[in-house]
Amino acid sequence: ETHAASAPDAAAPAAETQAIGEDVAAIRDLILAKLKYSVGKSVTAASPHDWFVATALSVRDKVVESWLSSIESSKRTGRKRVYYLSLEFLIGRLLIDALTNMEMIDETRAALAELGVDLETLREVEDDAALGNGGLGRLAACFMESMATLSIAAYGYGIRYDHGLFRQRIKNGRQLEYPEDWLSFGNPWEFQRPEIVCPIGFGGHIDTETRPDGELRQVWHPGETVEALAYDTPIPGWRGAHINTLRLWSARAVDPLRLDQFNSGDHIGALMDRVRAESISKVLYPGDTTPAGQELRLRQEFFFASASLQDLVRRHISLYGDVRTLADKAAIQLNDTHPAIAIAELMHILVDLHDIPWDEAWAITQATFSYTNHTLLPEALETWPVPLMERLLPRHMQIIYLINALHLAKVSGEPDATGHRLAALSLIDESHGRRVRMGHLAFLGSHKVNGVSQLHSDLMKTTVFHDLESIAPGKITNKTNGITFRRWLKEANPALTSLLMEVVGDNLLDNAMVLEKVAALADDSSFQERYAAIRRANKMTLARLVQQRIGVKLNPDALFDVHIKRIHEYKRQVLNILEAVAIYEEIRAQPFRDWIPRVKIFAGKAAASYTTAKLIIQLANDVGKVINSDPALRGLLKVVFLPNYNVSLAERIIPAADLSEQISTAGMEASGTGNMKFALNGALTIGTLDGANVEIMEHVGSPNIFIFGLTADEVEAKRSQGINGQDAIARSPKLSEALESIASGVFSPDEPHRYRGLVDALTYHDFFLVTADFDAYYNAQRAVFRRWRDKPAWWRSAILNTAHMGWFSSDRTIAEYAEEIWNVPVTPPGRK
Ligand code: H53
Repeated sequence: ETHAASAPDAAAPAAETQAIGEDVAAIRDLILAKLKYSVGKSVTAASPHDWFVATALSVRDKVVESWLSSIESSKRTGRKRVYYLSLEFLIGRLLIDALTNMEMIDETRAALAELGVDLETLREVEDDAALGNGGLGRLAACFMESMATLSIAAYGYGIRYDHGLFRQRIKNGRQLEYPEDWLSFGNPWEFQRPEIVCPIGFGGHIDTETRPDGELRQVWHPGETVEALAYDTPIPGWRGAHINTLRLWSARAVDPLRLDQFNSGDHIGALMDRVRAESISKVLYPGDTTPAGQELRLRQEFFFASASLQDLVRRHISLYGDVRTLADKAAIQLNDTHPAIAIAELMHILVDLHDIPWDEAWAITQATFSYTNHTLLPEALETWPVPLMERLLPRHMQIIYLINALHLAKVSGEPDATGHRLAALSLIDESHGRRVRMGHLAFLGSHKVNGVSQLHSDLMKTTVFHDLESIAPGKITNKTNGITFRRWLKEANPALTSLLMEVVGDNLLDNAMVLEKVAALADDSSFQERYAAIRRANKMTLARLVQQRIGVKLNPDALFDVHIKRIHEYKRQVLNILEAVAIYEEIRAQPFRDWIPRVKIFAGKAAASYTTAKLIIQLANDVGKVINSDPALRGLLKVVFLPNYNVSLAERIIPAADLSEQISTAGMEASGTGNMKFALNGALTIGTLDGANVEIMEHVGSPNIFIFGLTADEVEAKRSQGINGQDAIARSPKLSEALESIASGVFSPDEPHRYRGLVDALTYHDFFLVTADFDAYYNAQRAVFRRWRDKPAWWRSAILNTAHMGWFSSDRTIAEYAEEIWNVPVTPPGRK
């Protein structure tokens, strides 16, 4: 309480907040009115879901009021708009988010309580909007929130998938995928815009016409047309000062059915065109192991890129009359290469539909677009077979060829223009059949290209974009990712947020850098106690959830060691499992030592077609099953795998984590954003010098993070010497024992050879260098234990992590994009 007084903003008059907040009785009456007239239920008949909808609609009213004035004001002031094109928006739930940002949460909770309804129950009935796979989609959601918070006039554009990321169930330790169905109970947040429909063409042929001025014009006659239908969701920024729009497109057939066919008795055949058209927005990430799956993915990309461009060009022309000023009034950010076809589409719109000369159109395009790269993994950099492009988008393929010809003509005169160099610079990869390199297209069509952490941006220049960077020095820039503190601190960890606000003042969510003030309390024992008590309460809550979901009882005083993210070999869940197995063997051999009770928590989804990742999930479950039921361990070690990881589960796990696992092979994780959420909430990181871990270390200080393992340079050097793991295994008795027990079936007695292949791969072909890093990881885990034993030292480090994470707010990231890439002004939020 002594610190509260020292913080200037903490003494903000309560009356001021009261004035912003809605009066409880008015909120209660509004909820009741929504329940009756919009949901059509009486108080006695209402289910929790009905109450959820009524509450959502009541806060939505407030959101809509500010929304309309935000739209008006952007029009009036003629502000430049930002368009964020992303195939993924991993939003999660919106009720608590909207209530928080509209500053109505306490009043609404009280209003519901008067009605005998618990807001926490309503929170849980909302389905996650899971329109994304992982980090890239969640980043887009954080960015939408920060753009609104900074009063940037922005639109998110994406696809309104009927079915988001699959639901994961674990049966006998194995992942099973089930369709996700978030819209089955309706979606109270969205507004259908039946008047906003864009025709999207595919296939067909091209005619050449002579324009009145004698120039030639290419006219594309698509063979097939589907319609893109707009659905808008308002995205409130912090304190509700500005509200942006997330516009998601849904695919619809031009004709609902073939009536003649239907009447002639072919009821199913009459619907075929409709099914084909609507399949475009059916599911997030359709399996792309078949040619049909690949084609559908390309159709999705063009569908949403084209609809978004038609929409924003139409808006621009209706406001400013002339498409040639587009770049002054619009900045389009490409979130990865998924929307990169938009570059060819804008050229098509400018050149073919608006008769703009090619060079001028290209200048407008480059000035309008910018591109964010999120991975260096070659298999994740999109390329499309030329024959597929030619068939599906013949005019766009023609445009791409022309872009390429002009680009190569420019460089072919240079002295170092060898065949090798031209091949590397070309938009067409000819190494295995002709394919269009979408990363190259995005690079050429943009004025700025950014990576998502300093290390990643540096590596872009020396690896995938090495040649392109040499002809456009300075085009690559870094924008280290960030996270929104409204969701990942306040909504996920309200108790910690209150404690921090006592210290730094209640402008914490306006300006995250004020968190630095907390550092002064890192050694204050009474502050440490309060900080630790909040963690313990969060761990109790998580332990209850784990018990409910998988029936395993956790000790809240154990060290919660958490590894949650997509399952991928480069993220090295296997390294973590190996350490669990090694420690398991040790505890059994030396039960008398003073072991630290520890819980290893895993969660994450594997791509449905990624066999090895699915096997890793099974391994985690198999290892957990044996360890958790071994009486000799006396609960000293538990290994749990929580099914169906999603945004909402992350919001529960992260505030309860003591240790954050960020152990990717260095050079492979572009940034990571989970790492930031954990450190902000006070978990200590055990991690490699990869992605944003490097910058987290720089901010929190190396004594407060456990860094181990090969660096990106060392990984490269090591791989060039060979990736056989035998030497590393021979040198490490713990590792060889752990591998041996896994390979011999200790954890899979029903099928002893289940993991033989996995262990063989680590032994002879260890591309991700698990074996090379094992001892370093094992030792870092022991350093974690030593810190954990020294409680004041542990809490000091935890508090310093929280204190120094302000820089990782997505408000900072977005302010950098605004200034250095988009050239739009920002208005920081603040108490009114
Ligand atoms: O994007 C995150 C990064 C993370 C990276 C991730 C990502 C995807 O989620 C999907 C595709 C892709 O190429 C990259 O793996 O490191 O933090 C946001 O930038």
